[in-house]
Amino acid sequence: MLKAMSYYTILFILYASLSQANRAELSQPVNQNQTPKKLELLFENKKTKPHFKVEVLAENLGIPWGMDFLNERELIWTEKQGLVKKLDILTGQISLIKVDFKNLYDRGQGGLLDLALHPQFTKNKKIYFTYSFAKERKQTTALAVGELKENEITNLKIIFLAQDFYNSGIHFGSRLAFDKKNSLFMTVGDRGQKELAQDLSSHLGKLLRLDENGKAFPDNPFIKNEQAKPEIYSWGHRNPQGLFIHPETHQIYLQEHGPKGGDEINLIKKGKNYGWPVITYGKSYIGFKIGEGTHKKGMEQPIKYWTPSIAPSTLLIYSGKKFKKWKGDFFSGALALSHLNRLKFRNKTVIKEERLLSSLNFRLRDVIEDPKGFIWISVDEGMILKLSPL
Ligand SMILES: [Ca+2]
Repeated sequence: MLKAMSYYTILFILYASLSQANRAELSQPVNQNQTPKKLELLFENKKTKPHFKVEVLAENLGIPWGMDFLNERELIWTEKQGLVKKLDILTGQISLIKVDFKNLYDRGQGGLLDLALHPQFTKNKKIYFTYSFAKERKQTTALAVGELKENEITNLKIIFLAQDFYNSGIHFGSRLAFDKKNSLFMTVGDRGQKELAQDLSSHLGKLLRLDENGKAFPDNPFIKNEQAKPEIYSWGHRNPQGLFIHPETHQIYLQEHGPKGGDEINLIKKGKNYGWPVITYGKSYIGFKIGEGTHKKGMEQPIKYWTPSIAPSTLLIYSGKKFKKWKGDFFSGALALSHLNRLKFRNKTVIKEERLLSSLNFRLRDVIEDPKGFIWISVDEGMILKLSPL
């Protein structure tokens, strides 16, 4: 083990010094096309024999928050400060995409958050974005849509604003995912107003389901309840930053940050209450008990929880062909206990948990799979990494 660690440490130091040199070279603001130097790291995962490698495909970025593939060749992503960029993976060229997010609030956990391509993106070029929106010293989570034309987002408009606004830099959510019916799921955190996660008249602490124009989806569970917001699909969430719809089963998985302990993965059922802050496996940051315990009638249990917290930022269920042993496994990016978390489930029970890439000590922000089955990871340290089997 010690031998593996030192080999690993050397690789990392080598990488870090290369990276430092590169940073100096590319210190000008990213407002022009640039080609990052391709760095490569061999990864020592098993004790002696590495079975995958990690390459750095982009660096000197801001915080790359959400990623997607425009096609087999181009990766697009958001950066928290309000930038959108794309990478041509054949040439390594990064292009800045011109866009202006009105009233963007880039502070604390706020900023430009996730993006999602419309299911008919190849025809209509529509891309959806979530971001923290500020008005009169209060903020909320906004959903905007625009069209990608060359290197510009045109016709950008806000189509949904979560209610209500609060002055708080925390718990904006937000992840986006489309299902097969063209409905758009969007997570919104509780903004630190935890009791509102149990209040159906607020969008905070909820999973929302919208149509492509940002309106409540017609068969949403509370559409006929006048006391409830019609956009709500499930409730009782704290700060959900992972959302994944399984491509074969179409089941919806939502992952949320707990307080101190109690991060959760939930299998979402329409209209159900996931308990926050009445039930939780976590405690307050200063150690006090929150709510009534871990179980309550009428409230759903997570399929997985982490205590202590790993601070999971994103969720992927792997379905590709490149890593055959990982098919069906859950991958979460961990911010606090910086690693790539891998879970193997059998009958909704975790039978194996593995913590990969922890020696890199990066805060993992987004994890996606490309059309060929390679895994792409963005990290708060301003890089995009690609995992390939060896
Ligand atoms: Ca819960």
